[in-house]
Amino acid sequence: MIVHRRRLVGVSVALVTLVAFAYSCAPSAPQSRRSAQSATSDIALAAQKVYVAPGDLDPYYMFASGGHSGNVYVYGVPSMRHLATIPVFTPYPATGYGFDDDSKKMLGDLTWGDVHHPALSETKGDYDGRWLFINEMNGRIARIDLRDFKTKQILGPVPNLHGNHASSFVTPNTEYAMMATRFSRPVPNRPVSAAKYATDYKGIIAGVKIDPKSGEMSLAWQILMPPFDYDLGDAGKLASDGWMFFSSYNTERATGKLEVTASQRDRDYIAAVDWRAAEKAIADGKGDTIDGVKVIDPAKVPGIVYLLPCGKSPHGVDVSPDGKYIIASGKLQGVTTVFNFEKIQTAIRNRDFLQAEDEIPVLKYESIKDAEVPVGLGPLHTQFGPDGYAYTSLFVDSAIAKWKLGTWQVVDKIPVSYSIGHLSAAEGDTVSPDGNWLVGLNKLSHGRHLSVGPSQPESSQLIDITEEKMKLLYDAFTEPEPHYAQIVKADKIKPIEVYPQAENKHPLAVWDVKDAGVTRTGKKVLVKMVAVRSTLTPTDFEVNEGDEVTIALTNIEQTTDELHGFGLLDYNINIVVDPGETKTVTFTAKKKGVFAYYCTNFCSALHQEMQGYAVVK
Ligand code: K7E
Ligand code: CUA
Repeated sequence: MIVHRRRLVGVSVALVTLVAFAYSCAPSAPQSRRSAQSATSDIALAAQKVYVAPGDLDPYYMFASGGHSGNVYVYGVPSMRHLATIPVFTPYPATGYGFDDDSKKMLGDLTWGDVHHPALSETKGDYDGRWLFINEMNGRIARIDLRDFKTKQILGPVPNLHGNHASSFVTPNTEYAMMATRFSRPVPNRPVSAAKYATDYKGIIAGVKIDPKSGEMSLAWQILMPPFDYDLGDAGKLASDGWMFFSSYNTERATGKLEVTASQRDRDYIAAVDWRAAEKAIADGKGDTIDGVKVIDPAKVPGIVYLLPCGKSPHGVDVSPDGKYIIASGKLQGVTTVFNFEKIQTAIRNRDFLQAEDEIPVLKYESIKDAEVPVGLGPLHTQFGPDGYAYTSLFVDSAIAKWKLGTWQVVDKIPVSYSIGHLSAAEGDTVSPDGNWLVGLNKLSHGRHLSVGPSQPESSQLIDITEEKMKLLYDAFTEPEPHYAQIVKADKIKPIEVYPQAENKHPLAVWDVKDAGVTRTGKKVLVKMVAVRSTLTPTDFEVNEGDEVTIALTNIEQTTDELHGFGLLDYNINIVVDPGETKTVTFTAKKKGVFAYYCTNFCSALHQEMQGYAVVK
């Protein structure tokens, strides 16, 4: 079948070429020649726009969620070339992540994570290029340092909160990253029958404090919420700075087949959280300690959370660059709702409440909405340009709608292939978006690439948004599962290329091959090893069966791109050291015999000679 189809395609391409050639040679067909020419020049123009010549650099980085791969993928935009994979919640042999002692300890018992929303650190609402935060479903959040593109901290799994999907959105000065429960459960966690879901299960919204100097994360507070599914979030900025918005579904508090049971009500909610008020309540000692965490119960501490009625089963919630509008809608609706922050504040002041959910006031939809924009079916997420334009992804329509803030007019629509989830615009979550590029992160790709069997890649489509009409320029492909991505100006990121020797404070580092060697303390053996072109020193060592062996490997190179690896065969040991880096790996010598170790990174003409033997007696 496939061969047949491919042959057909081949024939039709040949035909088109022939026909085009015939027309270009025939002076009697000016009309067709013009359209053939303009089609060719359109393609040439598109190619030119995305073409980054060999050796040239992209003007933007894109940091994309790798979903349940547990990784973050780094792309250049507009070339859409994959530049790096940053392992976060999953071992990654290519960089030795999850094999050395420190990263293994950071991962703990979980060697899998489902990442969703990368969040670049911000200063005054603009990306500052320091850190990238990323959430994952097992109640964790990680910090990647953009100085070396490495995962430096994993916080969690945090208590009380479960299924951390609505995360890791940062506030405009990176005061906080956020976390929230998708799967409500008893707080504190204990075995309670699902039949008691509506009354005994709870949701949690959590503030993760970020140290402004080091980026170190710590769990600051939690808010006890009704048992809804908290889904996405976005931080207020400028006009709405100090607030955080979370979408939620299953406000029916149902269990069972949620596609039915959680679709009964016409409206679900956006939870609006005054995080400065939460911070103050904790400082005033108003939280209860549950499982070691300070938890605020809004029933006892009013003025912290309000609920905004929204179209049923909303997904994304997005704040406009000026902070004045909050955009969210039901994911089966044909419109998206624009809430007005000023109206929300007025309604709160006037206590213009409809009802309450567990004593959390519910505002009136009509009092706080500015518009319902007819974007099309299945609105999920909205991104922004520099000129008041908004771009909303439409899952059901498989399209992107462009519309104007203030006039609420839909001005353009472009089909995407297929079933778009998130979308990402250049500097799109900042107070000053760039425009230029928009990437549609689609859930399906069928038929748009060479077949690779049933497990197909997902398509990421690059769209030019410099002109009034959006233009699809390029298809790129990613591994499952693309959720969110952020695109940042390349010149904001200033990575190092070697770890300077002066900065290496590792207690087991050795910088001279003379200091390399083996020391024994009882049954513990320490091998201080030096890696430099093209020898791993010592070139052999002996231990006894049952010894606990620690290899401390220092790469003493100070030259860009001179990485060395250490692979010990049959022992499942594989670490990689960047120039100037020291790593340790500890294992028990369980198997007797001779085992080779060697450099895994091709580093020099004599890379193949970079090898040695561990003798286990
Ligand atoms: Cu895939 Cu943000 Cu997890 Cu939307 S999420 S599509
Ligand atoms: Cu060192 Cu190859």
